[in-house]
Amino acid sequence: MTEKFSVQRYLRGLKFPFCPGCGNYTVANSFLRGVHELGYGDLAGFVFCSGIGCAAWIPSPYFLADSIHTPHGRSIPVATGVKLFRPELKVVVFGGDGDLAGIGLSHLIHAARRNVDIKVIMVNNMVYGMTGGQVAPTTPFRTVTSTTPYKSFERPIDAVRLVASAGANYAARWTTAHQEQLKESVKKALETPGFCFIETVSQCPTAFGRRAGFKNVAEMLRWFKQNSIPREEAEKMPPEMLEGKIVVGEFAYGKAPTLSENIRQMVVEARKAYA
Ligand SMILES: Cc1ncc(C[n+]2csc(CCOP(=O)(O)OP(=O)(O)O)c2C)c(N)n1
Ligand code: SF4
Ligand SMILES: [Mg+2]
Repeated sequence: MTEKFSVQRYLRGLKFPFCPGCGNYTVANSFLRGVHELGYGDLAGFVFCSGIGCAAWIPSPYFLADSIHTPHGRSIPVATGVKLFRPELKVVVFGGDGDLAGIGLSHLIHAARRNVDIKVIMVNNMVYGMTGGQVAPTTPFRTVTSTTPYKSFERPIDAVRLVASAGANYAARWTTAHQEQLKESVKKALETPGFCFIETVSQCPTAFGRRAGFKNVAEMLRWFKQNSIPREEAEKMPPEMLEGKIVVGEFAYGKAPTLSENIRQMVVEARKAYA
């Protein structure tokens, strides 16, 4: 789209509920920039689904679009239903790491395995932000959170690799310090048929940062930048050197048939076989 980007064009004009400096602003902005650069001009052809949590408030009711809030963790099954019944719509899920990689993890894996034609944007702030910064499956090893005052003792899940190995057509990870790459990934996900997943490691200064020992948002963003390693480089490094690092880049890019295409094909074959 040649017209200059204005975020207001895609918003209802309501005030987002996020804390100052929250990474959710960056994720919303990068997503809408990507939409704009693809030439959409509005969100009329989109439906947004989200569960519960801070990140789940990114689209609804702030985006000027149709959107659905589901119970915590259940946005992907609802999005799957929307897509199967209205295949002409772009169906996009926004959610937190707790929503999508905690309580909703099995839905994430199975949607990737089925290659459902939905786009999932997971904001990984490394805790359950909205409920007070409890440890999450994504919390880095040995981090102080509100429920691990002596540091966390479990290893975090690698959601993007899990989704890539389950069969997603597109999977990428960036941080909020990689706004340009994030926007480009949004464009790629919107243009790639099938299940597309983008994880964004994001700052939550209120519920994560201050307990984990960060003085301010700038320090968190610096940490993201300094700790990020491109996937291609990471693949040549021994696992012990990757401890505590954020591996960024694209992890899957395929063209496998989508769930809807497989269903249609099966119907054609069944009609022929049983006619
Ligand atoms: C079934 C159910 N269990 C627990 C909750 C409480 N709850 C609300 S949001 C949330 C976690 C939010 O964490 P995340 O999904 O990472 O989003 P964030 O707030 O960090 O963006 C939890 C546990 C709930 N609403 N419903
Ligand atoms: S608690 Fe954290 S994730 Fe939630 S709005 Fe505040 S800074 Fe953002
Ligand atoms: Mg979270």
